[in-house]
Amino acid sequence: GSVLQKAPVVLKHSCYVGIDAILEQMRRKAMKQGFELNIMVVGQSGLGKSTLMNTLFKSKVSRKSVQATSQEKIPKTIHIKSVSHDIEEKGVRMKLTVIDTPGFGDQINNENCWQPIMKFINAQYEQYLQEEININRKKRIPDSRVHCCIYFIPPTGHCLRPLDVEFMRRLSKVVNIVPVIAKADTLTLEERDFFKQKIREELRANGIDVYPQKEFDEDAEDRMINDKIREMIPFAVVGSDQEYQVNGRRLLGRKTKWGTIEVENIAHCEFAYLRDLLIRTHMENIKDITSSIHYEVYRVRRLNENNTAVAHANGLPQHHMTSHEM
Ligand SMILES: Nc1nc2c(ncn2[C@@H]2O[C@H](COP(=O)(O)OP(=O)(O)OP(=O)(O)O)[C@@H](O)[C@H]2O)c(=O)[nH]1
Ligand SMILES: [Mg+2]
Repeated sequence: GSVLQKAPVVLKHSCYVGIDAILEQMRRKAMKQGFELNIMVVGQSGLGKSTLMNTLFKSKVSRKSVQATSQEKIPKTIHIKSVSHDIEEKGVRMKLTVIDTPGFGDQINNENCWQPIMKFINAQYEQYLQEEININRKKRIPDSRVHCCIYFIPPTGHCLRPLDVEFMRRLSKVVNIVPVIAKADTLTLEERDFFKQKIREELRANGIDVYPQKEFDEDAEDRMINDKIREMIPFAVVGSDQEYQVNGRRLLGRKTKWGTIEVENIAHCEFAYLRDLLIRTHMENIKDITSSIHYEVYRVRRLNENNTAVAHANGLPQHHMTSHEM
């Protein structure tokens, strides 16, 4: 009983209860669990998706955990393939997974080229759903859901192609999309600015809502920060997995006859902005939107479907859409 008697006395001495200690508790829990982020790269063949994946892993955030550079040329991607690396910085662990996909656009008819991508994304939602509705639920459900999809736009300098519009329109309904201009080293500064603006206009005109979506800004501060990002999208990126010696420092870059493009240098291209958005500033938000919006849409649809199926089995009318057809 003595403990109970003493407690109020402590409170009387100072009004400090120590609620702020919860931050330390949360920090410790988060440190223990670590963080996970799954990023997918999508776009036409040859735009540098596999290269950018390697760039992400070799760039500053993760340099520690990566093994020696392979000097081999990156082959054309044939299958959807995930690569994960554990990254650690100042005691914080993170598992970064990049899902590389084969480029499309090689076929004469590219009408349904978004299907395998959509199927993969939905399959990850389905896997998560099955774990969630399992009676013996795991304490932590492994999360293979695609948190963010980097869409590669070819650096034509003109406008979006119908294929890009169609692809992004469909994808943006099921996943966070961050569009990038691929191989931005092929555009002059004026071309780049013009193209970026043009793409923003076309996204708006076609009702394609890319990340960070305006409707999910939570307050004025969010709005201010995200408006800045929305003004910069699409990021004009350059990728490389080769390191070069520039002014005595080893840098990821592309060496040409007229100089070396440093991919992590913001004076050269916008790769660093993309990386910071994904990993440094918006990771939690990207994951939140995945689970509270995109996954939720999938979950509700699937559970409704099940109910309809049960109703049908009982002789009641049903509607005919299944998630895999969407
Ligand atoms: N100029 C330039 N070339 C690049 C860039 N990124 C990649 N490349 C080159 O483009 C070619 C294709 O790169 P990949 O990374 O294999 O392209 P991909 O999108 O994975 O192609 P698929 O696997 O067929 O879909 C390679 O020769 C790369 O070195 C870039 O930012 N600028
Ligand atoms: Mg590839």
